[in-house]
Amino acid sequence: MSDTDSMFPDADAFIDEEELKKIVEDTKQKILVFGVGGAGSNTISMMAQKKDMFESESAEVYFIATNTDAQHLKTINADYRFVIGKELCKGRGAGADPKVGEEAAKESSAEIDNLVKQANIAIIVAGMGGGTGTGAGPVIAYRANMNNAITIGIASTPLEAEGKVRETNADAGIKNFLRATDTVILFSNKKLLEMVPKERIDAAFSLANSIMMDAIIGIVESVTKTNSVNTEITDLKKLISRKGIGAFGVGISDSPPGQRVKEAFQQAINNPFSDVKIRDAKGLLISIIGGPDLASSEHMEAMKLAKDSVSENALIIQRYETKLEYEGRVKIILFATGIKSDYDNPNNTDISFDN
Ligand SMILES: Nc1nc2c(ncn2[C@@H]2O[C@H](COP(=O)(O)OP(=O)(O)OP(=O)(O)O)[C@@H](O)[C@H]2O)c(=O)[nH]1
Ligand SMILES: [Mg+2]
Repeated sequence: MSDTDSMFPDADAFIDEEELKKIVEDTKQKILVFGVGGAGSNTISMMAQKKDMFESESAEVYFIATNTDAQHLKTINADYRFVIGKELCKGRGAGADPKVGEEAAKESSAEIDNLVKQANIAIIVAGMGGGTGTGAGPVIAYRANMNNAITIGIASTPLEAEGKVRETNADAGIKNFLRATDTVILFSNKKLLEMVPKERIDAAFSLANSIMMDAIIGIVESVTKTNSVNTEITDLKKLISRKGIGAFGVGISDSPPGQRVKEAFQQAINNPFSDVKIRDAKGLLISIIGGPDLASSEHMEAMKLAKDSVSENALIIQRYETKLEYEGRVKIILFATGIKSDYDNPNNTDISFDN
């Protein structure tokens, strides 16, 4: 009898390497990021190209692009792309009619269910105002939520110049989205354009997509990155169970220590890319990204600024990340949840999510 045998008499009861690996695989969180319609697919396409960023021991991230418009889908990078409502739309888009987008998603509900039932977290990105994103986005969110995924919607709102009809359709779409998700984060294209008035519209949209991408990365990494201070999935659950509207703001500063955290924070809190106020939030995730030179006193400073900006009862979660390329700079991303708004009157919606 060897020493090992005497120490571990019941060796068979132990897990072998293979089994252990499988258990670890099975406990991995699966995050599905859906891009729905033109704007949504464009946004996730950018992220899918940087998929390596999301490699993690604790989670797997998949990018899924869906559209009624097959031509547009061909231009998109994703792990999986599929045309919804093939019968109804024949791959030609939803013609800016949200009802058509909704019916298209319902036609493809079996395919959608096959995907969402694998998700622990589903993030659904869509531009509000057209047909596909506005109509199909909430239906996909609903199916994810029904399949027990934590469901977050990210919705852009249209420009004034796009007209009243798009605005009204977008409003209805956001309300439907709210009913189907735990949180809907708003991104106002109009507000972005006010910040960069000289940009051409396509350049502004592409900037919008990269900012929305930042927000999504912030949320995804709060789950996938195992850092010294790590917000886990339970924290994320707590945050988004605040329900209602979410918003985010990003601030960056390369001023000297002593100034930079304050500057980045002020930018982030004062410029949420939507018309709601982060100060009204019931939950706040603050991500502080800096180089190795960022002192712990600066982390504390950021945390104090966060505490002083929202109500006493708000849940605040912090995340730090050190990146070499952030030497001399600090970036703060605020993800705020549970903000009351005119959108969250559930009586104002008329959608029936089931077929
Ligand atoms: N942020 C962002 N917004 C966009 C982009 N393209 C369009 N939008 C906005 O999103 C709204 C919806 O547009 P699309 O996503 O192209 O529409 P769709 O969902 O494909 O709908 P249909 O084409 O009618 O089927 C528009 O009214 C614009 O306000 C984009 O690339 N980025
Ligand atoms: Mg389209």
